[in-house]
Amino acid sequence: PETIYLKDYTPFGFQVDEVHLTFHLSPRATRVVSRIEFTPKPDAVDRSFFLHGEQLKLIAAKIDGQPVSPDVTGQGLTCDVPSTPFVWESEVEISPVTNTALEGLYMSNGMYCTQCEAEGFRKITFYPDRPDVMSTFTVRVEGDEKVMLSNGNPTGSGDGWAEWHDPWPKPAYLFALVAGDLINHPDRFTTKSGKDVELNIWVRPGDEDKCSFGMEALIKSMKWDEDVYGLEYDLDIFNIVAVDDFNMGAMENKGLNIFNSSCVLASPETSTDANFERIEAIIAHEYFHNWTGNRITCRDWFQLCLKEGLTVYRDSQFTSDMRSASVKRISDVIDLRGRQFAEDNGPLAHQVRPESFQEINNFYTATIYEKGAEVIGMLKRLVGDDAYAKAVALYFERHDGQACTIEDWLQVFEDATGRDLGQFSKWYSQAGTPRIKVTDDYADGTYTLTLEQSTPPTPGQPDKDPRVIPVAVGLLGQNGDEVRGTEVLELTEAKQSFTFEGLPAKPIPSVLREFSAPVILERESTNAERAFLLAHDSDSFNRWEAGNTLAKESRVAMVLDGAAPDADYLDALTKLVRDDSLDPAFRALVLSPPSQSDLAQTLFERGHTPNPQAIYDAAETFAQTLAEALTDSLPRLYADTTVQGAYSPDAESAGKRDLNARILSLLTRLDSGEAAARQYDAADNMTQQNAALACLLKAENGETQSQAFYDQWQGDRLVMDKWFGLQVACAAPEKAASVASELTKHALFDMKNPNRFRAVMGALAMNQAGFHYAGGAGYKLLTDNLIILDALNPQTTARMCSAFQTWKRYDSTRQELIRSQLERMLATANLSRDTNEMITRILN
Ligand code: DPP
Ligand code: ZN
Repeated sequence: PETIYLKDYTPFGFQVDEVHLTFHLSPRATRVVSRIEFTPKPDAVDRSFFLHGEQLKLIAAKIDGQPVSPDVTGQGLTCDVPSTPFVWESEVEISPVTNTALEGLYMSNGMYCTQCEAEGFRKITFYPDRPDVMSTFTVRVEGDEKVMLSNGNPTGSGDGWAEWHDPWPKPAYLFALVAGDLINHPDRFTTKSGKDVELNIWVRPGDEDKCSFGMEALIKSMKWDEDVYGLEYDLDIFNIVAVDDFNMGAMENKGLNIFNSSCVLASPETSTDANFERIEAIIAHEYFHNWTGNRITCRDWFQLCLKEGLTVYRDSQFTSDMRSASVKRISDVIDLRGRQFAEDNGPLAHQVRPESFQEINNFYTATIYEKGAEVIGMLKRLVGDDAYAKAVALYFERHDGQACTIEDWLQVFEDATGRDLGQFSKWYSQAGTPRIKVTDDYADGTYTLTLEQSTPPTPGQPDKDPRVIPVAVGLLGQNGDEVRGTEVLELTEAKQSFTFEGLPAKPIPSVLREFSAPVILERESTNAERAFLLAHDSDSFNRWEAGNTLAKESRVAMVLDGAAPDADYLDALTKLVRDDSLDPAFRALVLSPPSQSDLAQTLFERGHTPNPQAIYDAAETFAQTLAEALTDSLPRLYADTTVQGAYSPDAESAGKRDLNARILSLLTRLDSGEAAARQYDAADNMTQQNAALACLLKAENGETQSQAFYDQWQGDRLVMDKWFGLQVACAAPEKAASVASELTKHALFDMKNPNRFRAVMGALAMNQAGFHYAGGAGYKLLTDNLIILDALNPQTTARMCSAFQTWKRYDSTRQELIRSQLERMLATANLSRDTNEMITRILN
């Protein structure tokens, strides 16, 4: 397969002035007629007229009305064209109903829909399918569907047709079309300048009662972007459509966002608190793309983080404002460590702005998205809030309507602040997670913190330069009072010391407050000091972090030395759980154990070979010991944290229910599921029903409830995804693979639906001890299924290969078992480019 390099970028030799598309819809033979106005660029370096096109049957092509015969290959076509402006016309035929890859135009439950990012438009018609080619689109849809939508504003409709015009120039990846038997949930929004916008969420009949939460989230997002970034919506209408079969979470097509139904449909009976929060965040994310992504887009796909990192950063700001900022920060760091650190410290490590790829779909990663957002958070921390606002305003003023690069982004910060961001740009060009070693010293009233940074090698990048790293630090006195408030130290050298004068005694440092940089901190400390910070730190992130480190160290000792759970930590934990003065959501986070994958990584970095079963056993022992230590308190705690009354998804109630669920899981260890069974029977919302079922399945005492759940929800696709996933997630290590295997034989298991496939196979990969259970049944089962899926849907297959990315952490037996599965996959005939690239990278 061909590798594409950033350094080879050349602009397209033609300007696209206007695009007219007509669709004659038909499941097996949709005709797409295009009429595109091209103007050769006078200064073009490359004058060749190449249009991307894949899996298209060319019916006819014309230039200025005269038939032409272009050279067509599997990738596109070339044609001789005039050196003056000309009109290109083509007619192609495509088959949406057989499109199981879910890229381009496809069908989901009888409804037509599209997914064009990154390179799906070339499966719809011949076009320069690259993000730096921007044009206005006029679209006519003909068919007998009740509702026919495209981007922009509606300009007319009648029996069997609808027309749309999008006045904002856009790249083809933002094109969208939806047609089907849909019902809308309507609302309106008046922008700050008084523009009246029609809002709709379009769903299949039967789902109309699951739209109101998403609509509220949309309205809140529109308002927030006006208030915080001054950005206003720019069309007469904003449509969201829910689709069941979708590779990703959602897509920000101009004026016509298409959502995986799991990321927009919500009701108390069918959605958990976590679903509600995620839906709110994703609706905001896609809406925010209207400016960061659509109005200002990416010059090429290497710049993907330009829109994704910034938009994730913006949606995290939004969630912090709507909910609890500290809870959001802690949750984001847990997620970052779980997904991005795993990626950054393994064979798939890549730069926030990669310099080469084979298949761009493989780079919609935690590094581009979440680390991309962290980089923006660091930039804001370094320049300050006012300068950030100034630079971002300059970005919109200077680049509206353009396809940009990371250099453009950094330039507005340099221009707005006068700061040189040369060293900062290494965050984009160097892969890997920096380690910061912290040592300290105190003498004669002066406290010295010494920070030493290094970044381990990553594929293709053996050596790394020091980066500029904002390290937020506060100092506490022995009594727990803060003697120095938070200060941001700028670490720029490989090793650097910072002094704090005039301190009467040696302080206790609170380093990397708010997780001010995506790094791994290495600092010798004691459990006593950690317990002190857990009790006193005024920075809630570091407070949680102290508890998290205690939990980790205790487990490391349990795994390596067969130690008992750390008594001081248990003691601190039992106090914290009962401390009603603390936010329940925070208590829930303190109670949530470090992930087993995280522990495996920690052990690996310290030179040990992690044993997934031992890690699992330590987690079980710890939870059992904690439950027993809390025996007397659990029933009261459970009762006190049970949210009464009508369900509301607000952050406060959700935090309380989260704590309640964690207490129920401890209680289940003592009462063998009595309370959980009662909760299951009484539950009138999915959060409590789901939590109870999880506890019962984990206790291997949930068959009745699992059957009842199935009977109640078998007609609801999204709830059934939970049913499939929970059984695998809650299975004991020795059973996980066989439970998953049985579920793949279930009548409702559907390889072609990414949500269902992920529910089972994703849950297997996440069940660490189950996936890595001795013998390798988990590896084989996942590989069997990935091989089948690859022929249907390369994109989802390739993404799920990352389950194997941590394989080199493990013992040689497991490594050999995994290697043989990866090699088997690689040897599969006609393996997709997507999967081939992933496996090759993982093996190297
Ligand atoms: N651009 C989408 C998103 O991140 C993914 N295709 O929102
Ligand atoms: Zn995005």
